[in-house]
Formats: sequence, structure tokens, C-alpha cells
Amino acid sequence: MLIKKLPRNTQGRDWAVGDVHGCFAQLSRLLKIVAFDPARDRLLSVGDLVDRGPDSPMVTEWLAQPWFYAVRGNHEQMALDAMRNPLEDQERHLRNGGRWLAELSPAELDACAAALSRLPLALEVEVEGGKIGVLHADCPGNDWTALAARLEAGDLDEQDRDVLLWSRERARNGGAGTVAGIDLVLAGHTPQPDAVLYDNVMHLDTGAVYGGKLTLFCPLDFVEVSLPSGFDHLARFELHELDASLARR
Ligand SMILES: [Mn+2]
Repeated sequence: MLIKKLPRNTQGRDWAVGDVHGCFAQLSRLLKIVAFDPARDRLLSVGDLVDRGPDSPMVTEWLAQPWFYAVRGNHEQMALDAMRNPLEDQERHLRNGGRWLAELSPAELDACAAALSRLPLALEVEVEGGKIGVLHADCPGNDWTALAARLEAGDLDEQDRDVLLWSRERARNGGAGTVAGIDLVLAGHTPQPDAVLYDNVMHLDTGAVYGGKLTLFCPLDFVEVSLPSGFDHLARFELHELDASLARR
């Protein structure tokens, strides 16, 4: 299925995370910080879970969690293309941070390919008082209803697929018109200094893998929680302590 629809979560809270790009340790820490409860809460991902960062091979394990729902980003697509058609597509994936695939065993590769190929291109999530859409880059034609219908029918054309996975227009121009047929859209793909709302599209990629931060967002009350990248803020703290104790001698 190219679109997955989720009923309202009446038990707990839905969180969404921006582009993780292999920074799963950072994501784990963030979930601890917000006291994420896997028995009641759900985590939505705008895609680009893999490539460039340190823990990309963990993607298979994360996607197996019953509380985790992700859409396919252009990096999952590049990884899938590289696995399916190495002669043509491996080089491009390698250039885009895909070296981790080469370290997987054949069984791990199979499991990873299966998990990535199951990812829908969009999620539609019922929330209190409305519904939100989740996709990687942008909504073609600013028409959610039409997109959902095309995804359900499985007849998305190449141009719309490119917008969904690759478009940076809205993020670069600071707006591109409201997406009709949906209350709020969550997207990633183009790193921003902070999570930012353009029209009714919330951009959650805050450049975790580029030394920015990883952002969790709760659509119900617009709460954002971000963790600066790299664990060097902790290492730096320890070094600082060490410097201070050395200086006292
Ligand atoms: Mn992307």
C-alpha cells in the first residue's frame, strides 16, 4: 500500500520525528526525555531514517516496532534502488551516505530491503479534531485528497513521486500555498534551523546529521523538543571538567 491510514490514538500521544539519518542513539535519548510510552504512544517519521549517520543498520529493528510508523524518504528509495539494481543505482546511493549497506550480511540485507519496501509514501493520521498527513518532501498539487486517492489506486506518476520525495520548493520559498483536504502536513527533507510551519506544512528536518539537532514534534499541541547533534556536548562537558580539575593542580 502506498498510503497507510491510522485511526486516532485514544490511549496516548502521537509524536513525529524529523529526518533521523542514522542518528538513532539521539532519537532514543529524545524519546526518553519526553517519557515516550511504547505501550500507548506512537512515533511517526517523515522518512530519511538512513544514510550519512552512524546507526543506519538499526533501521530494520526500529521499523519492526509496532508503535513506529514511517514514510519512505528519498534516502530509503535510494537504498532500495541500490539493493534492487546495484549496477545502475549503487553508485548514487554510496555518494549519498549509503556505505552502511555494504556492511550488512545477506540475511540483514534481505530483512532491510523487506522493511524499506513496506514503507508507504504517505501516512494519514486521525487526531482529535481533524487529520494530519505525513510525507517526506511535499504534497503534489497541494491537494491531499487527490494524492491519497492516487496512492490508494497505486497510480502515482513520476512527476508527483518526485515532488513527494524530492521537492524543496516550499521550504526554500517559505511557502507554496495551503494543502487542501488535510488540516496539517508533516514533512522533512530540507534542513531548517528550527522546525517551521510554511502554510499548513510543518517542516521537521532540523539537520541532525549535519550538526544541527533532532526534533520531536507533537502535532496535538505543537510541542517541539530538540536535541543538539553529536553527543559531544556531553564529551565537551567532561573535557571541561577535566580541564578545570587539571587547572586547579
Ligand atoms: Mn530527504
